[in-house]
Amino acid sequence: MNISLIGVPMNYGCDREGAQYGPEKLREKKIVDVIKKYNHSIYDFGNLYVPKVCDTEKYAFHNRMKYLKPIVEVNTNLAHQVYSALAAGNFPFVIGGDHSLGLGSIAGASKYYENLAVVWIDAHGDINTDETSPSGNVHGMPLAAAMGVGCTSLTDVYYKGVKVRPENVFIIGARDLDEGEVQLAKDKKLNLYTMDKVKYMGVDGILKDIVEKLKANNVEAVHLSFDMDALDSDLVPGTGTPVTDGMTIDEVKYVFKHLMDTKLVKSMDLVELNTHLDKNDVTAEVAIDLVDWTFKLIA
Ligand code: 6HN
Ligand code: MN
Ligand code: MN
Ligand code: MN
Repeated sequence: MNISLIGVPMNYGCDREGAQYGPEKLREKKIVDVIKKYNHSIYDFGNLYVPKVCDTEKYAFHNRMKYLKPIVEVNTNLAHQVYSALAAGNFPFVIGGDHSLGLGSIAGASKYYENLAVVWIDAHGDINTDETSPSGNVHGMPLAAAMGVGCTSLTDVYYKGVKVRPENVFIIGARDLDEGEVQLAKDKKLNLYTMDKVKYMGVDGILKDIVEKLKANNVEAVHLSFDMDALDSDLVPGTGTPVTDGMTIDEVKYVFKHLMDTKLVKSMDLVELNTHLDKNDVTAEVAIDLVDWTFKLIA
């Protein structure tokens, strides 16, 4: 497989120091060599340019969304990078950076694929809007925006309109949802596999369900978006919004394995590694281990 590695050194979406150094840390941990081990050709496109904006300016672009303008700019560029990678027959692997980059990666993938599904593995839903968000942090909004819900400045990134249909959205591992998110999940009948549901049905059970629905919906491609905080907070100190009672590494690997087996996964994000909060690089090492596993699975 030809892999396009795209770094997004951005922390505007989480408004927290440390998330912007994820790409640098993963390269220091030899992410390129790890992927190469499995005979992939990897093209490292380096990091996207992230404009400098002072924190005194965070609300200068919108009164309820922090750093809106640079977030939209970076995501527009990211979307085109992802689209171009797919058009060239490559697998875009996007490393963050905070999860607001999901806006750009989904926009790019959905421009290329007619009927895209998104699997979002996260302790959170990231389906807030500027009106429901308790924080004003855009990393809690990308998945709503991708479904066309929320402010047009976010829903219209790269191109106008809906990027992914709600029936093609699968959220796994959620255990910290805000009120508005719970409501939206109900209204849109999202495929929401909360941590409770994962425990109840088992990873095997939810995977069967998801694979069945991907088939029934005639899905053409899956964009996999993995937030490090899906893992239990004990395992990942180096992430900005850790939550207890999360997934184990083996559970995540199992999910990856069965998703890759469908051959539908055509692009992926790995986000929310925070190097300032990390302890002795344990979170970075977990991330690298998951990258190793992922590219062993991708033929
Ligand atoms: N993430 N729901 C909270 C908010 O501020 O909207 C947390 C979002 C976390 C986002 O982890 O990518
Ligand atoms: Mn997230
Ligand atoms: Mn999260
Ligand atoms: Mn608005």
